[in-house]
Amino acid sequence: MTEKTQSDDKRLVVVSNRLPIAVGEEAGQWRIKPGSGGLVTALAPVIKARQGLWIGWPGCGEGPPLDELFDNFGREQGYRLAAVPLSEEEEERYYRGFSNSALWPLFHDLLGNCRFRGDDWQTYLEVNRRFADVVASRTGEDDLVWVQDYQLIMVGAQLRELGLRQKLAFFLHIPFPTHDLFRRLPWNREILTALLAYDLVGFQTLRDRRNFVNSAIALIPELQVERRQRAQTLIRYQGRIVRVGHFPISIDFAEFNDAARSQEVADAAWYLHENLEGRQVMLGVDRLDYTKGIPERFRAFERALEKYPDLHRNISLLQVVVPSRTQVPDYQDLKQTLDRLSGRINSRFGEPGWIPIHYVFRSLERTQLLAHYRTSEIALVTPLRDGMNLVAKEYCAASVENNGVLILSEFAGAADQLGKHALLVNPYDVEGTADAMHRAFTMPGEERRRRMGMLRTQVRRYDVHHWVRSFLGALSTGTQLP
Ligand code: GDG
Repeated sequence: MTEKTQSDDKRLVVVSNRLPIAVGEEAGQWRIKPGSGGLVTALAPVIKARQGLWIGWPGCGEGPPLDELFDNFGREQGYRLAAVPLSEEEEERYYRGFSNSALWPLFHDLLGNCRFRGDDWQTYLEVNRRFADVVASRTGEDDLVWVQDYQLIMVGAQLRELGLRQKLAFFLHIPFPTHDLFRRLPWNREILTALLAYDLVGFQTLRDRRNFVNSAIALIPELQVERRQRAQTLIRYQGRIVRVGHFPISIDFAEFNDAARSQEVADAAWYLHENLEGRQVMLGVDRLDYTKGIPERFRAFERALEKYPDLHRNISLLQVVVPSRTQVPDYQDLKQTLDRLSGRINSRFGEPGWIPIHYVFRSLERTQLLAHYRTSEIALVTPLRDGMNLVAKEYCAASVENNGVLILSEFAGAADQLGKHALLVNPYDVEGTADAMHRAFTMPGEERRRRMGMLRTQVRRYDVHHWVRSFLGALSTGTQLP
């Protein structure tokens, strides 16, 4: 944004399922720490500059003295927090139920994993309404409210019902499915009309944006598409204009690049590779999730080992799986599948002194994560579907030796930006993915450097600060009819 626009002056209120904090007890004292995810890094400077407010679920029960902790946080961090508490039952139905067992699989094209339950939907509505009540009580006419992600789609419409007229924006971090899939959702119209209550709706990719517009046209005959522009589609609905755009999220390139060059990371990277005795490391880092394509990746690696004997003893797949949603049955099944597959492949191909798959089921400290990125010759980012996938971008930013090869799924949002210089694969194609692994393994140094150089330029240029600026810039263009 080069010009100062009306929205630049407004206080920014961010609403997300989780607050960007960790509340914990240390030596008998409650403490609050700022979170470290990409969204906090991107939004913290903007929200600070506008003395803003972040509203969300604190992720803890009723034990901690939140008012006092939030006051301290506000003084130290320069922006305020407001909590929306959730009961156990709400967590079950709104979060694990409707959000993660209906919307999550459906929006990732995995209809077979969907469970559509009326009582989960009701709780989703109630919890969204509670978020809306907190937003309404804590904001005024001049604030700009930015709601994040699929857990809170209804908040905008509920705020309109409460009479709020201020600017409301929404960003969907996960994909938006095709109309044919989306219409299977029993509450499809409710979700669409709720999205149309915002002034600006942002998606990760042009494909997601088109899928949404096509669903809206098909399912809501009353709406009109006013204008289709490269940057935005303008929809007229109930006398208002809704802007729909795509804004690929990214990372703080400079922060990753600088941290990856630190001595601490260099030492950890050296140590890691030393233990792997000079062989190439192919790295996967994923949350435990059936959308990430981890079993498919293991099978492709197994096929590569069958097909290409030169890989034996010369490469190891290092797969980090971060435990997640472990109370949901589908996730428990996935964990068992991974244990079984990695055991089978290691016992089939392993030899004294060489383990084909190092499979780690825990999260890594940040230094370790950066060391893994920096030292791995190949990164495998092969989700079956993904909104963006920040691991792909983090790997490029931390690949400071400039010689890593990125193998990337064509179904990750990141493929739109990185696809030209990564090795693109269809994760369902075991043979093709196995061939890409071998191609990465044998890629000459010069080609590696050329490709990684282009990837790093792309991630550097379109970093997360660019994402925030372009999203808020689109909102500033106003809501008048063209
Ligand atoms: C959504 C969308 C979209 C992973 N393992 C460790 C660790 N991580 C960090 C990575 C990265 C983050 O977790 C994962 O980012 P993703 O982009 O894969 O996905 P989500 O945040 O789960 O979800 C996704 C994103 O929103 C943003 O819009 O890209 O498509 O699903 O930052 O670094 N961090 C540490 N240790 C680990 O072991 N410290």
